[in-house]
Amino acid sequence: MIHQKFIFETPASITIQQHILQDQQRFPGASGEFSFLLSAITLATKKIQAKVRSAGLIDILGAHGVENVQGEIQQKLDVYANEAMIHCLASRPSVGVLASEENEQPLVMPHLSPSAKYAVVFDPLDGSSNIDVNVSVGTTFSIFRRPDGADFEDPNAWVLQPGNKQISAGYVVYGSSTVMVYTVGNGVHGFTLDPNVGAYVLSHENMKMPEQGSCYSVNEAYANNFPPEYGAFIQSLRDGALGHSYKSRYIGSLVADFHRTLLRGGIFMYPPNKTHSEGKLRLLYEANPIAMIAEQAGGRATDSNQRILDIKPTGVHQRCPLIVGSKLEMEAFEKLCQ
Ligand code: AHM
Ligand code: MG
Repeated sequence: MIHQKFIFETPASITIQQHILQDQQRFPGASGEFSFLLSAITLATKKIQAKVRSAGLIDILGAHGVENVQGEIQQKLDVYANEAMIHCLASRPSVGVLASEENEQPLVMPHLSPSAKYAVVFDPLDGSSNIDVNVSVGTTFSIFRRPDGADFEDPNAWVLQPGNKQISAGYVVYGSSTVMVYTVGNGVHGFTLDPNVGAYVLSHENMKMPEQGSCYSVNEAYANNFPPEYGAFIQSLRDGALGHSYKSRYIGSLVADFHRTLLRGGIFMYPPNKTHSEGKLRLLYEANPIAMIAEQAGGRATDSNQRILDIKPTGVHQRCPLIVGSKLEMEAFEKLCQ
């Protein structure tokens, strides 16, 4: 029998689903439930990006509760994003509890499936106040295994776990393209949505944060209220203490600011300030997933006292300072804080 050899002129596309399934082969006996769960997130974020992309066209901007031309109640984009995440994840029996920036309390999934073994926490649309001016926004997520003995009576117990217990984390940035970056604790991979076929395709395999960058990223308008070590550190970056003088880049949209930091290196900081004595960003669904991705890519993340991933959460919406970035800048910052 003659075996035909196929010679392709175009490289094969690896979709996110294929990548997850291949990765799961590391675990003999894996049921596929986890891949099915992640596919709920990819589906939801495709729905969200479609709305974000047409935000100006379909009259979706504006306050929740405003009537649109058809007389329907207009949905604010972050309400839509939250519902997309909840609808998609609730159809996965492996998911028992969800916690979202948009919901005060964690949500118990109505299926009450005894086999549910995961909790997912997310910010469905971070930085949504930037949409009106066409700035990148993002979705962040983090997945925990159900702790031993946790039941549906106490959904907080499912999600109030330190970040070092995350089994997966990621984000989607709705920028000049839609990119999903995720980790299952085995490196960081990035997938770009191919809008022609509607699939996330592997574009950034095994991402590594450069050991040093050339930018710092912080809202300097609050500089007068930062604790003194932040001001001193930023000044030292400007003065060339790490070998060159740094530039400043701040979008004001966490996922976009972090995505740049991941690709180019440098440091992102959201310190405590007068309005937010604990910092503004939320530990569970903003700082934790970003910290896990950063560490998996060779960077670090701290609240200035301890590793973000070691903070024991006490509330679903608790805030923390977030300082995250390349090894060199982070070591210099941590040294200054000691
Ligand atoms: P949000 O969750 O209300 O959208 O706010 C979070 C956003 C982050 O994306 C960003 O890092 C931060 O707020 C910017 O805050 P500030 O305008 O104070 O610099
Ligand atoms: Mg947010």
